[in-house]
Amino acid sequence: MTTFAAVDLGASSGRVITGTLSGGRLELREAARFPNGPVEVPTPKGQRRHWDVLRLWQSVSEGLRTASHDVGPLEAVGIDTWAVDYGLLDADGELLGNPASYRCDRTVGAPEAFFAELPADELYALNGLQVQPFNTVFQLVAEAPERLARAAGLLLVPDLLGYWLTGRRVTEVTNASTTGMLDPRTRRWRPEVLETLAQRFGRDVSPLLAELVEPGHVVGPVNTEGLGLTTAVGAPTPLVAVGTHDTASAVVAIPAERPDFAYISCGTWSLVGLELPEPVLGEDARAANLTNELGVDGTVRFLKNVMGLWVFNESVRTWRERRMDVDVPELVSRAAAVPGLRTVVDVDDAAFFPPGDMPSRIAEAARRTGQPQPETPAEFARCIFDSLAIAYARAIRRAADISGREVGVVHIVGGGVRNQLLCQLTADATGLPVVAGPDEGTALGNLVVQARAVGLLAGGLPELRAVVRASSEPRTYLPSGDAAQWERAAGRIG
Ligand code: LRH
Repeated sequence: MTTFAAVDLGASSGRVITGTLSGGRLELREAARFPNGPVEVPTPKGQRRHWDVLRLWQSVSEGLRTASHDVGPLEAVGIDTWAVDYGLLDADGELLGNPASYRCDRTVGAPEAFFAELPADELYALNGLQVQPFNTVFQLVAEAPERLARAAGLLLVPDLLGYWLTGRRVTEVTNASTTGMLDPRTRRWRPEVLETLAQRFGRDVSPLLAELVEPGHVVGPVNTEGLGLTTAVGAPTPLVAVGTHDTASAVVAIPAERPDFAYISCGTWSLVGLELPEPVLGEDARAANLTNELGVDGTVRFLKNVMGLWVFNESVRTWRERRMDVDVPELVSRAAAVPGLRTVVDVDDAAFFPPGDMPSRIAEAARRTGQPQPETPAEFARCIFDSLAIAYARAIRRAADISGREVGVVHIVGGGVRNQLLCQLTADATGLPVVAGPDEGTALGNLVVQARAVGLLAGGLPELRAVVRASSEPRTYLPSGDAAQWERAAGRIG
């Protein structure tokens, strides 16, 4: 029996999960769970949102200590987090302030400022990335010039934590592909993008960037003082650069048995798309705001960011702030009893991006589109789930049409798997069978890549996925209901 530890950090919580490999399956155990979330601070330029990365670091190291205490030797550690955000380091390797959160509105207007120098269509032909104001390249445009002038290094969040664990700096490519500075064909930095930044800042940014590595690269031994992690033979436990972008790790854990699958990595965001051998960089992909992020083993994740359960989670937060007693599983079952497709909204509307009172924003969208306004939490929840299912069906259809692929099954992984209503609605809206599970997809994808990197698993993605299948019990949902009704409802969104 051999055990690995996955550090999986999301926008609202972080976990350290151990996976014990025996008989071709992984047994998962949660060693630590801790809260995460952007911290708001006022500044003369407005409200700013930062990550408390030092607290995260402390929770990660304590979690790893607990993990090794609970399960014994660890053969490897891997870290994945949300994408795009970074820390800047000074010449002594010290962190220059808390990383900004991708939900900080400092990037308002940043894409437009960048496009004045490198137009959006030219940029897409270089980086294949959907335009999101929070892409790292636009965050750099919004960065304070004095801070950037002092910077000697830039590390994305998982690489920053990895640097603190090992003293080694790398940039893992799946996450680097969300920066907007990488070419998805060559999996290398794209000079034209870096030059555009350099012209803006009056300095070359490439010396800030650490060596690019593919998932599976062994970064080095974990040598944090006092942590004392060791393998079964007493060697220091290595850190493996897994698919450090959480979505890349989640896609590794799609338990697909046939090649014609689409996936939804369903959590705070819903990442909806296809796994392809090559990027798709044409004008129709750009117009559909589809993105080409990099996957494990040379793959491309051709997908769309759908706003996801964020809209629902923020609604729950709003109701609780109003002292309403909300139990999520009960709310989901009450939503299942509400008549469907009464009101649907465009969940990807920018109005739903910032934190805040989602029910009011939904009511406003309903008013604008001449639909009944939901009133009870169950009606709002049903509206959100119907609307998400419509967004998923659209994204899958567009990604399939534009890449010329057939889709025969939709896999859902991540926390959304536990929402049986959403899984069924996704089957109904897409007209395709939905295979839901594992809910711990990201941790499993992280663990199997570590296990292979240290020689305890072998093969390509199909072999890694066979381990995932053996380690989980996905559930299938078959499409039901009237497909034409979904078409009509989607038409109401425009
Ligand atoms: C999901 C995710 C997504 C990114 C977003 C910033 O956690 O990594 O893939 O686009 O966070």
